[in-house]
This record gives sequence, C-alpha cells and structure tokens, in this order.
Amino acid sequence: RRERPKVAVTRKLPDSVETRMAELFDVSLNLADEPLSKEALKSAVATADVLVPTVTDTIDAEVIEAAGEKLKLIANFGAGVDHIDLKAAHKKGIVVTNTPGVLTEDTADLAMALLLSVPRRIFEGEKILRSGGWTGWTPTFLMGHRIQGKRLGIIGMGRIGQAIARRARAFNMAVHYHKRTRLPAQVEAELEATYWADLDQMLSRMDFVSVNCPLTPETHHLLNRDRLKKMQPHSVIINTARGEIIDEEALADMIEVGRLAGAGLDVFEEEPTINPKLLSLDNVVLLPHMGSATIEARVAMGEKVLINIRTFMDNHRPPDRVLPL
Ligand code: 8YV
Repeated sequence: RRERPKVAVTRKLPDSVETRMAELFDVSLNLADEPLSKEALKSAVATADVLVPTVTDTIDAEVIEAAGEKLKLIANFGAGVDHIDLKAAHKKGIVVTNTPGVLTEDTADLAMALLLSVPRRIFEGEKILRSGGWTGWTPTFLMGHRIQGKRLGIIGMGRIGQAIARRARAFNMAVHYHKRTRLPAQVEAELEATYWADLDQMLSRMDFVSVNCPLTPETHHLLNRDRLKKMQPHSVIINTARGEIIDEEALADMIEVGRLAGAGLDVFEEEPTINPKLLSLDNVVLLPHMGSATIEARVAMGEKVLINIRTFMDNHRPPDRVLPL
C-alpha cells in the first residue's frame, strides 16, 4: 500500500471538499482561514508533496526555492495562476494545475450583474432607498442607460469571455472581442462576435468593455492611461478577471473627471485594499472578488483539485495542467 501524499491546503475550503481530501490524502489544513505568512508558506512547501494554494497566496520564487525535494505539484484552487511564479516552478520541475471550466458560468453571471448594475444604477437606487432618501416615483429619477443594442467589447475570449458573449447576445447587445489569437470561424459565427485584432480600435468604438483575459506579464496594465483615453466618455468598464490588468489609478482619475462613465469591478490591484478614489464614486460598483463564489462552483473547484492530485499521483497527466505547457 502506497503512502498517502502529503497535501498542504492554504485556506479553509468547503467542508465537503475538506472531508474528501482528508479521506484521500494526508492533509494539513489552515484552520485559521487567514492567508498564510510567507514563512508559513515556506515551511508548508518544505515538507509537502502537493501544495493547494489560492489567489491570496503569493507563490513567488522565494517560496518555490524553499520547496523540498518532495514537492512535485501545485494544484491551485482557482483558474487564474498569476500569483504563482511559473518560471520558478518550471525550473524546479514542479507541475501546476488549475480549476477551469467549473466557474465559467458563475463568473459570467457576475459580469452580467455588473454590466446591468452600472448603467441601470441599481446600487445607487438601493442605497438611496435604504437611507430613506426615496421620496417617490418621478419621471426623471435615477435614469440610466439601456444595454440593449449597445456594443460590448470583450478583452480575452476564453471560456468566461464566451459565456459573457452568449449572455450579451441574449440581451440583444452587439458583441465584439479582442484576443491574441482569433477564434475559429465557426466558434466566432456561433457567438455572433466581431473580431478586432487592434485593441485600441476596438476600445474607441465600444459602449461597454469587459476584461476577461488572464493576468500575465503581457496583460499587466494592458488598459493603461493611454488605452483608457481611447475609450469614449460614455463607456463603462467591467472587470471580473484581475485588477492588475487595468491601471486602477488612471481608471479612477478618468471616471472622476467624466472621461469614462463608470466601472463595475470585482477585482482590484491591491486586494483587499480599495483605492479611496474608487470608493468615493457613485457610478462605480465594487464587489469583493466573488465571481466564482457559489457553493456549486467552489465544491466543483475542490473536486477538480482532487482529480488533479489523484491523476498526478497515479502518474497520469492531470486534466487541468497549466505547467509544463
Ligand atoms: C477564486 C478566481 O475565487 O479562479 C480564479 O482565478 O479568481 C476565483 O475563482 C480564487 O481565485 C480562488 O483562488
């Protein structure tokens, strides 16, 4: 009988996931459910066979350097792996997996919620009502903008981008997208989406822009001040990907002076710290990184982590391997 792999889990996961993990592996759980310190991370990787981190763990070269001989797999709980230094992991021959697919629809739903909330001023209305400020219906109270017939530009057209595209078509929006590599013609036709090779050109023509690409060195501040200036003043940005893809300070400045109409953000550059300028703006909806926060998605993400670990331990290729490519 083989020894059970030693699996270090950095955060509290749904109970059913933790129970199953404890049945299968020799797990060490973080019962405090607070991000581990760098020192704690380093000591976790020093003795584990497998590390299960989340977005709140910075798995940089220093942590990977501290890994012992045994550490062969980082099975991320989450789709984005931008918090893991993939180069350092590769150098050490560590395999990295993620949990794509099972959070696609929920994240797309949240993006749609933001896409409705900002132009329809939903949270402004709620806030006024709760604070006792609603004096009754008037013909001009809280007028926003419709999304029907408007142009939505999606940056990054992977699983989540495509799920948003399908929803946007159901709302009768015109869907446009920018992506490094164009989608196959049939997929593009099914999505009824128009491709833009040139991001700047797309940005200058959209009413709404949704950010759905992964964070990589290439997409860091992809929407910098110059790019944001290409957008029309009436346009709105939605971000359910990673905060660092947008220059947040520039975004806040431009909304403040009316050079952009608003934003719906689920992710930020310095989570959980929020730029105070953003907090002061009414035409901005801010959510606490909850795109995949459904019990269904989080349990399915846990199952994916389990499957990735088990297949890896059985010497098969884990289904969601992101490294090696
Ligand atoms: C998670 C996410 O909440 O999957 C991702 O990349 O951003 C979210 O689904 C979080 O990252 C889990 O680590």
